[in-house]
Amino acid sequence: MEQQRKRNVHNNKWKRYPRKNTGKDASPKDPETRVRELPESSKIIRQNQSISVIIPLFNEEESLTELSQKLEDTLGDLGCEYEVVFIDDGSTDRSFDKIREINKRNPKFHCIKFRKNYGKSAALAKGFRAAKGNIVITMDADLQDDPSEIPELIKVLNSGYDLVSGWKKVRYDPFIKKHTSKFFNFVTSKLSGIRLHDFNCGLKAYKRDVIKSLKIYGEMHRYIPALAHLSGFRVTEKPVKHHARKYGKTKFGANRFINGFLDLITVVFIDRYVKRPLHFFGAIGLISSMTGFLITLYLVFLKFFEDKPLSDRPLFIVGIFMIILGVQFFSLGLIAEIITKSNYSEQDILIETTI
Ligand SMILES: Nc1nc2c(ncn2[C@@H]2O[C@H](COP(=O)(O)OP(=O)(O)OP(=O)(O)O)[C@@H](O)[C@H]2O)c(=O)[nH]1
Ligand SMILES: [Mg+2]
Repeated sequence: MEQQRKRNVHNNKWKRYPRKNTGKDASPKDPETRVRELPESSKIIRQNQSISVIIPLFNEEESLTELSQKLEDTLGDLGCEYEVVFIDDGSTDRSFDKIREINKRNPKFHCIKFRKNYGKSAALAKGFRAAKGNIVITMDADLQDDPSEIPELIKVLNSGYDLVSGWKKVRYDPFIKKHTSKFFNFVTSKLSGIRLHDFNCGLKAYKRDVIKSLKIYGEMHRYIPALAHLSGFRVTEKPVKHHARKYGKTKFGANRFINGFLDLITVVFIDRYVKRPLHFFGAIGLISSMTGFLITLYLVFLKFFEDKPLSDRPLFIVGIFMIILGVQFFSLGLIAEIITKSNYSEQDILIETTI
């Protein structure tokens, strides 16, 4: 019965009033009654808000049916328009067949299937591009994220944020992963300037503006909250339930730590210097050349005034080397500056509002 009621609710389009319990004095025309009669879940979503749930996945056949049922229940209860977009990133198991079955049962569930595996960031980027809703939820497909957290995330989002990131406060992960992840989160917080406990939780809620302006590639999905914060969006976090992996196995091995660290450097560099690379490379170049110049000047001074030969001074080689290195860095900065200038687009400037 309960399941059937939920199916009925989400098979209809946007509904503001509950169909049940509308007694005599529950007329929608009476504003006071209307406020009283709205079920808790209806107040979470504002009028004209719709939801897109983006789920990147790779070989998760066992989890998909259960996940879709949980999503149907949660999203149906919210009573707004929604879509769920699975991004099947070249799975080699029966994930796509499962999604086809789900789509037959409920056409609000879609799938974008890649020909081969491109990685989680690429999948998210395609999902963001496809998303039609003005609220976008991302989550993992392995049932470790709990769909029942979605309404609360949206509530926080609607209280004045552009991105709400889940925080797996109690984690069901192996010891090593838990602790290295703690370290990564600490370093990312320090470098990006936003204090979050868990940057890489799969479960997040975004306003549309955020996902349409983010450019993620490589393995940058780990740093989405940092990128959004550095782009001027309001970012916060909310503790969410986390479950141990029920089926299948983890897709990220030990190389996640090295790749993750390199991507962190990219994030920080992009934020500070991508529009002015000469300031970065030029500064290193100038410091290096100037130091080299002062060293050689000192040695030449000694040669002429104190008659000390240059030939047995290793410092002389260091000085010359630093001058050459400085020129190299400076040239690199100039080339980067030319590339930046030719790729510069005013569209990269994000406007919050105009009056
Ligand atoms: N699109 C895409 N998704 C992926 C890829 N690898 C993993 N995923 C998905 O990303 C989500 C998280 O991957 P997991 O392997 O569970 O990573 P994790 O949660 O950090 O690790 P565990 O806690 O060990 O499960 C799951 O939904 C995966 O299916 C990939 O290469 N491409
Ligand atoms: Mg997982």
